[in-house]
Amino acid sequence: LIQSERHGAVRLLRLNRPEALNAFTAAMLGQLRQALDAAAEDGATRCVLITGAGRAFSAGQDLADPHVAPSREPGAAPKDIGWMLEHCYIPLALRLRSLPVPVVAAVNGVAAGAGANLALSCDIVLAGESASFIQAFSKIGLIPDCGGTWLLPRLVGRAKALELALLGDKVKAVEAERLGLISRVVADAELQDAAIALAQKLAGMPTRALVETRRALDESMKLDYETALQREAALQSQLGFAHDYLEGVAAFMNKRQPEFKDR
Ligand code: LHQ
Repeated sequence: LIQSERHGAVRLLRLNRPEALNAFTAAMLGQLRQALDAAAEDGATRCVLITGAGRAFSAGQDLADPHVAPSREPGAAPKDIGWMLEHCYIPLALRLRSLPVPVVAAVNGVAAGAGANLALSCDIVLAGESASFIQAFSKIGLIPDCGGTWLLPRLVGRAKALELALLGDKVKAVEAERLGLISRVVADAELQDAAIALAQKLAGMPTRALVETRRALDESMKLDYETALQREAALQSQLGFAHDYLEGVAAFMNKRQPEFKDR
């Protein structure tokens, strides 16, 4: 359900249930989490890239999965669909946002519901021009999950966040870029190469500093200005003792390419 390919220091993870537009089952979410764990533990992986097989990135939760599909039996007890969030989506989202390497999403087609919000949780989001993003939840009587309520207002502001979440309409890739929901749109035919090139560029950069940058940005949302300044100073102080800072400055001074290795 998850295909893993190595491209140098980049680990490419492909959501691989194309016959169901890569809709998530509990088993698939478990495999994705295991693949992220493996990438985190593998010191040779310096960037993760997530994309979808076939014509979609992911249609979100598989609505036919027995964990969430409402029972048709008369009198059957209603299911607690929160189980999927507690056991599958929350651990996955937390793993993704705390990965010790940067994560790129290459959105190759429709990304709906939890599929959209999983993509938007990645550090840099590229999309092919035929890709689209749908906050499909309201159409089936739910609220945005997989981080949607947190991510959307931060990415696009409250007004657009509410419009996207309430209407659940399809947002095309170009519009998603204009809104600031994603970073960049590329031609469909160039998506895979562009995403691997971007991931390889990130893989050659000082990984630890990139990951601390993600963490500092996320944490800054709950800090006041002065506390954020203090937090920057504390983190900078730690990074200043690390190999990559010494290497980066030495390479700059000697007009050579740096070789970063902290992770
Ligand atoms: C699907 C799905 C799908 C199963 C397409 N499931 N089969 C968390 C926890 C607990 C509960 C619930 O949810 C969540 C989080 C969520 O993610 S909720 C949101 C779930 N996702 C959706 O509501 C999206 C539903 N899908 C769609 O709106 C459309 O399929 C999109 C816009 C994604 C694609 O449209 P089309 O390109 O027109 O393709 P299609 O609709 O014809 O789909 C192709 C096939 O894939 C089709 O099967 P079939 O056997 O007829 O070829 C669909 O039934 C199947 N499929 N999404 N989520």
